[in-house]
Amino acid sequence: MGKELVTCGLPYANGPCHIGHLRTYVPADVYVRFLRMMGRDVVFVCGSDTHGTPIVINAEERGLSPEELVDIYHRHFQDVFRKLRIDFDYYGSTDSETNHRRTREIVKELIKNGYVYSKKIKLAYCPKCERFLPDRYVEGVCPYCGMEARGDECDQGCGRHLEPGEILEPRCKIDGSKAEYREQEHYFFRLSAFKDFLMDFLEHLEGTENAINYSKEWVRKELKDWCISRNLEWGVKFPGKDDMVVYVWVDAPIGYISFTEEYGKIAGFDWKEIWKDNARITHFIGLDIVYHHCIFWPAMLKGAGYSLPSAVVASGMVKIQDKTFSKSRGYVVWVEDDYLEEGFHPDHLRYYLINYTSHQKDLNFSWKVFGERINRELVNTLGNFLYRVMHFTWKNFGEIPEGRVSPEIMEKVERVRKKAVDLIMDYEFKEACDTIMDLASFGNTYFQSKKPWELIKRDRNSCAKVIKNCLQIVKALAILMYPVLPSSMEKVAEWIGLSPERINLDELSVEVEGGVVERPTLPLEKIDDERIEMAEKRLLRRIESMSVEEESRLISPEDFGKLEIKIGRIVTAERIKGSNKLLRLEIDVGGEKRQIVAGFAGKYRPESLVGKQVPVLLNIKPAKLMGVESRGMVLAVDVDGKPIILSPEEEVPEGSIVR
Ligand code: B3M
Ligand code: ZN
Repeated sequence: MGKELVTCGLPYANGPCHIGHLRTYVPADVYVRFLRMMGRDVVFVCGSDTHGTPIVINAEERGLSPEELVDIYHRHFQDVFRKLRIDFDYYGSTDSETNHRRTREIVKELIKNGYVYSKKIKLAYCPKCERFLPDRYVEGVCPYCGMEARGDECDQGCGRHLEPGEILEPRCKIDGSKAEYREQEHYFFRLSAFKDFLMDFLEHLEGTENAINYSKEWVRKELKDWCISRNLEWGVKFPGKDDMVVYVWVDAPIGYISFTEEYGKIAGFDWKEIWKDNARITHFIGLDIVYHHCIFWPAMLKGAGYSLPSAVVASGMVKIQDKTFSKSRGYVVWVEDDYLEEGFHPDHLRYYLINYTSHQKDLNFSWKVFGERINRELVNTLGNFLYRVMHFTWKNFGEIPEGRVSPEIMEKVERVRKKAVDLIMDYEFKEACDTIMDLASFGNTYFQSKKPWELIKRDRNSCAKVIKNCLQIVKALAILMYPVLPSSMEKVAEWIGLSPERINLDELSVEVEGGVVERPTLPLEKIDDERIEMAEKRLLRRIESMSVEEESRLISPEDFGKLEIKIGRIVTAERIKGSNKLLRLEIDVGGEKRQIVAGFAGKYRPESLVGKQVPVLLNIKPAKLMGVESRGMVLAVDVDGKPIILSPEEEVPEGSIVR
């Protein structure tokens, strides 16, 4: 087998590393270490995602250039990964010269192959700033659910991805002024042309079920062409268009190719071996970017004639103390400040991330559970066994005894190896780790039942046999747990005379060799309860201080009293020309008729609404939608972006007050 590639989703160089990131990187690193222990030739790359509007806006707000901002976090991530022993062969940047070149080349190839077309679309334009407003530069109202939204996604409402030009009532994020829609020519990737290809591709794609099943569902439903050009300075220039860059989700995954190329130059191989010759390519990602990796990315690769991913492995999301991860609400654990700086051991976090739950499920991080799991499982079971055997050996023999290991022990280790490897190949990292931990429990029971501390007094030879068997289990654990606990297990391996090159699976069938040993140190140390409590308190304080901020968003009864909501009866309902969502309604709100525009057309036929009683917010500022004045707002339920009308339980006089 030739070279193969493993990649991890690229973190945006836009803020510090948190535990959520590690959910993908630690298992990927464990997987790569296993593959290497099996003798496979793996290239492991990742890098900073440096483009996109959030980075430009964040830099602007902090008075930095995008380069400066990206540089800070690029170094930060590299540093954190190094400390956690997430050992990428290469950690690149999507702003590298190679990536600019490769991206433009791929886009040109897509253009040449007829997969890119241009279309005039209406885009938000700020007359004050005199420029078009891409993605996060514009804020407004979601056309699907009516909630406040950003230009590229309805982040507070229905969560939909919004294409340029979709957002209603656009405002400029920088100066708050009302934006207007202006026509401009943009470029689209013809994703819709890849339906058959993708159906077939997904049939053969390996990886976790979550990724593959969601993707099949999406491809079956509909594939929308993607607008792949943006009006920005920061990014990879769109070929032939100096005033535009490509959408960040084009040049970000192309980073995988560029990093392979850049690393190949250093390590002496040709990137084409991987990206043109169908080498095995495995992407580790978070569940939230499955669409990009299983649909958009393979279509792009296919369209430009590159090798396709063999497997996509998606991790579930991370929760903090049972709550949805949220930086703004304080539900976050920063890897540097909250973990490493506080002196916690990198291997402990690695173990927790692997062993908390199966890779596809959501992982909950709680300091208490963290402390318990480390102390009860890792230290008491694994650490205890290793230390007992090592210490006993040193104290009573001063060396690893000569003689053979019993065949039953060799067979036991062989069974564990086989099972663990099968599980790792199925991306069942937790189960694999549990299987190995069972070997530690077995070791403890074996040691306990053989009572070597008694045996040594009466029969030194038999005791040496028992200890030799135990040391074989120590060796097996050092090797098999090495991918999860690299720095701790390297030390154990060294203690039994195993150099780093010999930490591989073939060594499992080699009997531990004799030799002098030193006094061992504790391979895994307990975490004090107080330190866990302190860490938890710090987190709770943060959550609290954030919720004080949140409270400022609460409204008083007086605020609520300002809302004038009354029941009205719909007397007229008709479609608005040129819109398939909006209806023009006339509503009798008791002595007054109001014209209101509502986004009901996707769900209701206009005729069916006439005669219905509905709650209406009367004192909202008038607005114009598709040129029709709207004075008021009909309150309705939003279910996945579809409106459901509310009506009073029984008929009430028009104009009745809702409170
Ligand atoms: N930078 C981060 C994310 O959305 C994004 C990943 C890019 S992978 C090519 O999770
Ligand atoms: Zn929405």
